[in-house]
Amino acid sequence: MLTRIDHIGIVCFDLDKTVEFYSATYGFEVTHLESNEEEGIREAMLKINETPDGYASYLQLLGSTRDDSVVGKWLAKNGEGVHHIAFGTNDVSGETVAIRSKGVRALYDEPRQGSMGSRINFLHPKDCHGVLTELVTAATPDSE
Ligand code: V0V
Ligand code: CO
Repeated sequence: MLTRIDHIGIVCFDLDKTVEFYSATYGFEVTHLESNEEEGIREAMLKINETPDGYASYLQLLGSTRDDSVVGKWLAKNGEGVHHIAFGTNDVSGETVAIRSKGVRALYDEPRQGSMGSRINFLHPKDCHGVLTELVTAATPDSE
């Protein structure tokens, strides 16, 4: 079961300036900073609200650490803006199998390491009406 919006992924040219915008304009605070070399990203997680399933919803601000990363290529082609949405589940593997059986392509055979110790997979945007969709199992309730 998918039980929350885990995060909205927003790609930006300058991570620090974008964090400053979300903080100064809306008052959202960074609750986690991380680099993920496998994905070629540097990211900031800003917690928006806690969710009834015991976890939380975040904005995920994403900067690129190299031009040939997914985010780097997307920035070059599209500029900055909303990149993906992520749904939370307590069973990313099971959800991936179930959604795949409905004819939606998952990008990875096995879940990969995501933000804050989570396990993640992605669904192809062409099978999701133009929305790159991520599935997330968080490490522990509300982990940071
Ligand atoms: C590409 N397309 C998108 C899209 N990216 N449509 C909607 N949203 C997006 N984000 C469309 C694009 O417009 C093309 O459509 C088509 O898909 C092929 O695009 P492409 O530019 O040739 O790109 P590809 O095929 O090289 O890569 C697209 C995929 C790639 C989805 C395969 O982005 C990917 O592997 N994503 C998963 C990893 C990822 O997103 N990492 C960054 C976040 P037309 O022009 O053909 O019609 S990492 C993260 O969120 C973490 C770690 C976390 O949350 O913990
Ligand atoms: Co994400």
